Amino acid sequence: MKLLHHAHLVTMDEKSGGYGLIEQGAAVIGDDRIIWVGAEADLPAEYTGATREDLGGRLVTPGLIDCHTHIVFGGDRAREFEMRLEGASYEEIARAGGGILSSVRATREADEEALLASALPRVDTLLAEGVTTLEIKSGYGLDVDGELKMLRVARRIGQMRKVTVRTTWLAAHALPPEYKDDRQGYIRDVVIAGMERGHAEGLIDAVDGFCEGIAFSREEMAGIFDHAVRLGLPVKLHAEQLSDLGGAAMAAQHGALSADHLEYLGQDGIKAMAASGTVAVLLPGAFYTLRETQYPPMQGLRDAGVPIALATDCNPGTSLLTSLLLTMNMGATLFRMTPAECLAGVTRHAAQALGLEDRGRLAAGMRADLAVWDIRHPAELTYRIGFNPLHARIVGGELV
Ligand code: DI6
Ligand code: FE
Repeated sequence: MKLLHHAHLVTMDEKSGGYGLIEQGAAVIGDDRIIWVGAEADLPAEYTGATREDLGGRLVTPGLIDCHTHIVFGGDRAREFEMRLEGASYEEIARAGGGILSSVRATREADEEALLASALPRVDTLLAEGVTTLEIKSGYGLDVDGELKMLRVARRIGQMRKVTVRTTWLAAHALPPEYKDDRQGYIRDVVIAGMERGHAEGLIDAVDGFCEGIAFSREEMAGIFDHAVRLGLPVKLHAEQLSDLGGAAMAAQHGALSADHLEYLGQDGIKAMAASGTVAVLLPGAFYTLRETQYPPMQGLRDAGVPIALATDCNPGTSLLTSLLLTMNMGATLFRMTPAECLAGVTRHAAQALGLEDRGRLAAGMRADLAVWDIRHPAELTYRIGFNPLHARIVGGELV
C-alpha cells in the first residue's frame, strides 16, 4: 500500500460538473487500484502508516486515454502531403495510386517487427504526455492476414510498454483493389470472416467502420455490426466526417460505444446518440489537417447531454498527430470546448468511449492510472501549446 500525498487532485468526478478538484489531496494505492482519495486532512487513520510518496504539491489527473488511433501502419505519406500542398486533391492522389491504398501496400509489405519498430516512437511520444490507455485500429491490411498482423502488433505494444492497449477491427476502412468489383465479397471474406477469426484468437476488443460515400454505406455497416453484436463485440463508427449518411444514428441503434468525427452530424443523429449513451469522439487533428470548415455540432451535443471525447486519430493520411495535449488545445481553440470539457474528453469520456468503467476518474475502486504534472491549474494542460509538463505516469499503481 502506498500513500501519494502533498498533491492537488483533479478527480474528474462527474458530479462536480468540472475538474472535481481536491486541493491538498492524497490518494491511497493498493496493487493496481485506487483505494481511497480525498483531502489529506481527512486521511483515515488506517492509511497513515502506508509508505509515503511526496508529490511536491504537483497536480494529479487520471492517466490520459487516446480512444481513437490508427497508430500502426507501414510506410509514410510525406510526399503526398507535399503534393497536396502543391495543389493536388486527395482524389487525384488516390487515382495516382496514393492515399489510403499506399499505406495498405506498405503495411502489407511490412512484417510485424517492421510495423512495431515504426509504431513505437509514435506510441512513446503519446506516453511521454501521460497517456496510460491507447486504442489501436487495424484498417491498412484489408486482407485477413494483414488486418490480424496489425492487431498482433497492437497487442505486442501493450506488452512492451506500460499502457493498456484496446484493439479495434477496422477491416471496413476501404475497399482493396482486388475486390473493387465485389463489395459483398470483401465484406463476407475479409470483414466478417476475419472478424470471426480475430475474435477467436482474442485479438479484437471492438469493431469499427468508415461509413462514407468513399467507403462503406450505412446498410453495409449495419450488416457488419449485426455480426459483431452476435459475437458479443461492441461497435463504434467513423460517421458523418465528410457528409451526413445517418451513420451515427445507425451505430447508436446498435448500442455503439462511440461515433467518431461527426462534423456533419444532424439533429437526428444527436438524438439517437443521446438515447443510446453513445459517446461523441471529436478528432480535431483530422479537422485541422483537412482544413475542414464544417464544425461538429458542439452545442447540440452539449444540450442533448451526449458525452464528448477527444482523440488524436493518429493516422498517416489525415491526422499524423501524436500529442493528446495539442489535441486538447485544438478542441478548445477550434471547437470551443472548455478546458474542463477537453480534459474530460481525454479521461472520463474517453474511458466511456472504450467501454472501460474502471478508469478515467480518480476514485476508490478505479485502476491506479495517474498522470502527475508540473503545473498548478488543470486548464494549463489545454492552454499551453507544444509544452509537456508531465512529471511522471503511474500505471496500474507503478511509477513509470
Ligand atoms: N477517416 C480518415 O480521415 C482516415 N480514415 C478514416 O476512416 C483516413 C485514413 C488515411 O487516409 O490513411
Ligand atoms: Fe480514424
